[in-house]
Amino acid sequence: MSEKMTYKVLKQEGRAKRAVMETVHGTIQTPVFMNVGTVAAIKGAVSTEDLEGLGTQVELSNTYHLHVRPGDEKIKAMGGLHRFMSWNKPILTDSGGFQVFSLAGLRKIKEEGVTFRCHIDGHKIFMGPEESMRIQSNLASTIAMAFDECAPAKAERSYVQPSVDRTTRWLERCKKEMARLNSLDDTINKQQLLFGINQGAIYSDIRVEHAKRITDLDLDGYAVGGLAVGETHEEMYHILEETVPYLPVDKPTYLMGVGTPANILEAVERGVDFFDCVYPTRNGRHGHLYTNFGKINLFNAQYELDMQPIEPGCQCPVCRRYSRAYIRHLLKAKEMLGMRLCVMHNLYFYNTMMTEIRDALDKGEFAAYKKRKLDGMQRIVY
Ligand code: PRF
Ligand code: ZN
Repeated sequence: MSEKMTYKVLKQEGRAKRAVMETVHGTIQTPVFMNVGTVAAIKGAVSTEDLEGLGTQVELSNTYHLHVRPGDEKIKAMGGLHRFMSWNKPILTDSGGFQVFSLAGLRKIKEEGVTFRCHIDGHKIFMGPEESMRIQSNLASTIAMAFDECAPAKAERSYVQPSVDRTTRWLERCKKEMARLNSLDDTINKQQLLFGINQGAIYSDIRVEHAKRITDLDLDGYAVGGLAVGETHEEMYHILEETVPYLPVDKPTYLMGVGTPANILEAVERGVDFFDCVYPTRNGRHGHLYTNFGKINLFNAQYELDMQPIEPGCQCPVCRRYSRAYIRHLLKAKEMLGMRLCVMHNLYFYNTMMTEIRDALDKGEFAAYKKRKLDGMQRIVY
């Protein structure tokens, strides 16, 4: 284990793990939900000051987006992403791999990397493992992600196997480049961590083989990528059951881009302890709100005169003060404040669920908690 961080498993219940990670930017209690701020901003006009009040532990930003605008070199010149966005807790940056595949138009994948067109002005960009590491080093995030290819869930084996092999070779290059960057004098965060990413679509044997190969590279943590991209929930849970046992228990285990509260509970049970997802922010912007009795849509007419908070008993800054009727009015009037309040409640809901998960694991009561939470969220009482 490197000195750049420590990761200690405090408790296990079945495969579920409760851990604490110390980084140069502070402590992360896991299981944790990282709040997604793709362009160094949580969509919905939520500030870093707001995040502090919502229990956010880790902010997540994207290499590709920040490279395109404002530019990673500029962010470096301003002292790195932490200073730029005024967030002094851990930041994880995704490598650009996934965004290139999901956003960019025409693209060409070669051994060296990927050439694609910028989603803003269409100019040609090349990104490979070294470029991704250099950009993330300039951003100076706490955790950098490896540059990978996320194959579509329905991809044929004959496509997936060579893609995964290339992702492994890319990972070796990422590791080498990160070590070099961390040794340079003018690198802002010389303790930057690197997580590898497991791929293999829905083919368990490819997943397991890949998990073993990347575990041999002794990275700071491991992610399972390539899930929640069109396969069924059952297929996703099955892949986690088959794959996570081959990733080191004594390192962080991150399931990328997942998911609903139920997905998170199922994945925690299968050994995952880092998550991120756009659901709480995206749904919040559309007036879809998470509560312990299910998801509600504030646009529904039944809330027009409803003076209750979004969720009675919720301790979030929004529910302490505002009513469903008022927030519904703001949303209908397209006032920015409406979206902002909804996103804040949703992030608080996710972060609070993670706190409850940690507490349950501490007490050895995760299984009972999970059942209670899932049953509760089926209720939908209006
Ligand atoms: N790779 C990377 N980022 C990701 C994914 C992936 O496979 C996913 C898949 N759900 C989300 N974000 N680098
Ligand atoms: Zn609330």
